[in-house]
Amino acid sequence: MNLKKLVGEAAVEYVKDGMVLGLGTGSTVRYSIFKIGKLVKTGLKVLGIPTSKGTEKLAKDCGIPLTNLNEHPEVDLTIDCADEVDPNLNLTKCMGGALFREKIVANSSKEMIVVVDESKMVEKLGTKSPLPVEVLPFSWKVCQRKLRELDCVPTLRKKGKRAYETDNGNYIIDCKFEGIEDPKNLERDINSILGVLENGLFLDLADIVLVGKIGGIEKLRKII
Ligand code: A5P
Repeated sequence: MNLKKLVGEAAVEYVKDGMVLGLGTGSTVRYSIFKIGKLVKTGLKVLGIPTSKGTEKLAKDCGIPLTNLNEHPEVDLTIDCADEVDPNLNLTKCMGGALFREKIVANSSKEMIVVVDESKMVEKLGTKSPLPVEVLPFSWKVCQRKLRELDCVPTLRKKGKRAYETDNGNYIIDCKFEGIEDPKNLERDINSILGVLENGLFLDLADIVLVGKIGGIEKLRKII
């Protein structure tokens, strides 16, 4: 059973005519995008805001009309995936490298639905996946040194022999923690380092998480 397809498609039930949609990046949300594209062909009227160049191309290929945050600063619904989800529905994201755009779009959304398979559920963030941090290439080593002081192992992400570049032309430093005890404080500490653009902690952003399991879909809601 393809769990990514199962939840990716299920999230599209929340899409309504006339919505401005944040379109996430990753192998799970691509199934949502395929399905939205099919509905657009049969008359659904939505506008998509892609969170990466890859998603922009996919959405265009699927025939989804696109806009951007400057034209539509208020997004109705964002569908995206995640690398880890904790019991409070906090997330780590961005092993795909699109974190800065994904985070701005999620922050601008009235509602965010996250689609994951059950392998992404964790008791504590930072236990399965490193935390990606987007930094300015100009001073990446300074950022790496400061990140090391936060009790992690920070490694520059590479593509072949060169540094991996984000859609914004920046670098990613992947920070391996032995579990993140206090995500809120860590987010503040990381973002106060000069040269850091953003980090992959998505806290208090997900409203609903759809978890694909062998037996079906589990729906988790944020407790307010
Ligand atoms: C993209 O930058 C990431 O945030 C992805 O959303 C995340 O890595 C999860 O993607 P998959 O659904 O491909 O596992």
